[in-house]
Amino acid sequence: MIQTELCDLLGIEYPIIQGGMAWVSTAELAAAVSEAGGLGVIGSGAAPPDWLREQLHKAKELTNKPFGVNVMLLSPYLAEIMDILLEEKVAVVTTGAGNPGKYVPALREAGTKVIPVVSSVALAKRLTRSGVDAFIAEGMESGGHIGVLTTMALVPQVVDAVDLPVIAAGGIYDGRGLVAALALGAVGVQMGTRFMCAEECTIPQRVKDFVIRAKDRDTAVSGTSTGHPVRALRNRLTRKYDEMEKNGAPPEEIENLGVGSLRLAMVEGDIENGTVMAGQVSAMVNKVQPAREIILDIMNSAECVLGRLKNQVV
Ligand code: TUI
Repeated sequence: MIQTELCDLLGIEYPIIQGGMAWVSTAELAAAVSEAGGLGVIGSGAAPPDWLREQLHKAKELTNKPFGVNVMLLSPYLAEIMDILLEEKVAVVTTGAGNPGKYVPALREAGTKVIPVVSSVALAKRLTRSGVDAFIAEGMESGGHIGVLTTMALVPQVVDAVDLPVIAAGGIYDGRGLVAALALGAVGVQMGTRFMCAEECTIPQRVKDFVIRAKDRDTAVSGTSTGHPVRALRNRLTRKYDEMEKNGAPPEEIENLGVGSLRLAMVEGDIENGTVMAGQVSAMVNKVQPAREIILDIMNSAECVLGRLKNQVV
């Protein structure tokens, strides 16, 4: 049985957080993960406030267990999203794509645990005094908006730099990844890509099949010149990005290419012209499974890995 500080902090059974992916992590997925003993997280992305309110109500109908909401700090609706989270008293808020410092006191006041996603030591250090509860250190193996450090390099550096629990994210798929994260000093993992292929995930089957077909080198990082690099599965759109960046197109023009493209992929199922944000572990995802099966597989395989490691100590 693997139980860590993260389980006590969040009141969950297993040290696994499901990534709050925009247009992917709906109430159905989050509730299924929480029901299975992990922490389910609704991804609010750039969705309008009414959508979030409806999702929160749906999740509360589906589970009595704690769940979280990811706030994408570049959302055009950020102020309204924060108001809803304070009103609805969400158990956990994770944040991405920015510095959540000024929102931390009000969230904590509402009894919400705040766990920013960081891709650098500098941001983690800056946030230590703002009262956050833990950090998610996310390496560039992840899908979506990424930093430049790998999980292997970033996690131990954040662990050494802060006095709070650190959760590892990026490039984690199974028990090997969980045990590796614990070895780096993390108290648990956040996983996104594998949960895209959870049965309860509402994205079109065509997108799940695209993730399942992906091989080791099938993700690409686009938009580096805009300051918002994004990892996604290679397709017609990422090739267009490559071409524009090679030709030195202005950053605004490149940025415009991405507007609405995540929704196009994850809701409309357009896997050629949309942005299919997914991480490097896409290559390891080979089937659709219920969220509970994913979580139990991770925990069982982690126990096997630990047993194997113990046998190697003489
Ligand atoms: O946020 C994510 N992943 C995301 S957000 C997203 S929606 C989006 N799409 C296009 C462009 C931008 C966003 C899709 N995937 N992961 C967490 C994460 N946060 N990764 C990196 C960061 C990050 C980056 C810079 C956090 C803070 C930061 O700088 C803040 C500062 O002030 O230093």
